[in-house]
Amino acid sequence: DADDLYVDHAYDMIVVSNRLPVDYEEQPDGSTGWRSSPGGLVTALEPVMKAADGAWIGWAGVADREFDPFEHDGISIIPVPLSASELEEYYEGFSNDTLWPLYHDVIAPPSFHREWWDAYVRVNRRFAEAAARAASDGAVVWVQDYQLQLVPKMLREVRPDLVIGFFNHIPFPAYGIYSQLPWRRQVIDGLLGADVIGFQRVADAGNFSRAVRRLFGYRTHGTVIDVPKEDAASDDPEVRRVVARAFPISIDAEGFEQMARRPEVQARAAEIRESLGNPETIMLGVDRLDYTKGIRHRMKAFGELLRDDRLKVEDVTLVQVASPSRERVETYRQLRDEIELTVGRLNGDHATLGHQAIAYLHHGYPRDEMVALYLAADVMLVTALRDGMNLVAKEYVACRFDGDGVLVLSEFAGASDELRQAVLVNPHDIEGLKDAIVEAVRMPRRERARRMRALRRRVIDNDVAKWSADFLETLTGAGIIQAGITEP
Ligand code: GDG
Repeated sequence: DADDLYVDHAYDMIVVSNRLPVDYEEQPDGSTGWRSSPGGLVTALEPVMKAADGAWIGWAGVADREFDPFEHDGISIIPVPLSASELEEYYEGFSNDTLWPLYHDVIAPPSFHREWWDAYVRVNRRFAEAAARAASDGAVVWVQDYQLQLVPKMLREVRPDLVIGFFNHIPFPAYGIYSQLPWRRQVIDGLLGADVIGFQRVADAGNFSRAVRRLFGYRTHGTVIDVPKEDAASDDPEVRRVVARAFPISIDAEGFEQMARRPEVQARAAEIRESLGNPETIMLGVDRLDYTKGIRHRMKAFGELLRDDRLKVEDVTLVQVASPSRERVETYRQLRDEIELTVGRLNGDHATLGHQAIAYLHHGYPRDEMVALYLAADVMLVTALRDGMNLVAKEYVACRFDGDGVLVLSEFAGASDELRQAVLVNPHDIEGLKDAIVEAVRMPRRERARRMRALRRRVIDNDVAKWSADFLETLTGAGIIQAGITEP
């Protein structure tokens, strides 16, 4: 009975994200159930949540359905409903067609619609209310990502006792771009309701602090922003200290390595190589089909290398997994058409009966199949034009316990701040990208091993458990400081 499980003001630790870590599924035969969707965030937070009487608040993935709270794998799940029109306006609209392109440096033009903004405010309020109801006195609430930027302030207004954190998984753009947003003040005001605002890169945190200074004139020193207290008298110098700094997210490195070490996964990797005709070099791209990922730039570079005979189709195959994404947003439909046209042309121009140039897969795959692909790939191509972090780069490295494999990595992905021993590229520079691909294909064994050793050390020492521990430590430390118990 749901009433037995769910008690108001009962949870000491709450994660709020657009999507729950479980999906509601209806089978064609009418049966229904909940299935875990194990992302890195769940893996990282599961132990924390279980230890701390935790609850997860989010949307269950189906519109126009209300669900009672329930327990799943030791975590309390509190579903928030969304109507079909809210899904269109708050999620597909404002989140994915306004904020996403704006925060990724307007690679695609953002759409600004006042109705979308209204829905964004309404839905953010619903999430904030759900958190306010569930949180115990002085609880820690950790809000995730750009879909919920207004939640920190909405939550603080009704529950000033809470310790509130926010983590932005995508970039935060330079002020010249951010300032296009018609609701630029409201969004920053919403975020400043948090005690700690986390970003992927130091540069993102810097962009945010600059936007705060430009729009509000608040004082910032280092990673601390002095936010005047709203109830303070005008001559009262009292401020709330908000920390805005980088916490680069990571992966469950050990989990990936363990999967890569499984004999059946290695056998599958060998089978993949075999089925591609055992080419000398397999190159791999793994992305959600998104215009931020630089899939077209990658294909253009590869196509020119084949055209100019710097690579031969008999020797090199590119496997591109483009998992379906946001298919109801027009820009994404267009992108899919363009990419599939490019794949068709490239294979038409360069493939032989025995060797395709690009093996293009518009599917999602189970985790173990992805790991087998990572093991099968001699060269991993991550050529994002803009990317908060890019976990694929870290997953590739974590899987290569054999110490082999070359990572080609865009400097516009957050991961490039840490993974300095990758072959770093500017994907807009097609000539440079071509040279980098050739360098990766021809890299001597010793050089590959030297680089991979350094990359692996970085990812293993900085896994997602460390990421969440760092964030939560800073957050609970910040709560103590606000309460005046200690000084920083
Ligand atoms: C956002 C930010 C940031 C992909 N296809 C399949 C599949 N995947 C998995 C990958 C990886 C994840 O999805 C994608 O993560 P990324 O980090 O590469 O990119 P976004 O989805 O854009 O994520 C990004 C991230 O948030 C975390 O903060 O790094 O910058 O944009 O784990 O392996 N997994 C499976 N089948 C697939 O077909 N199983």
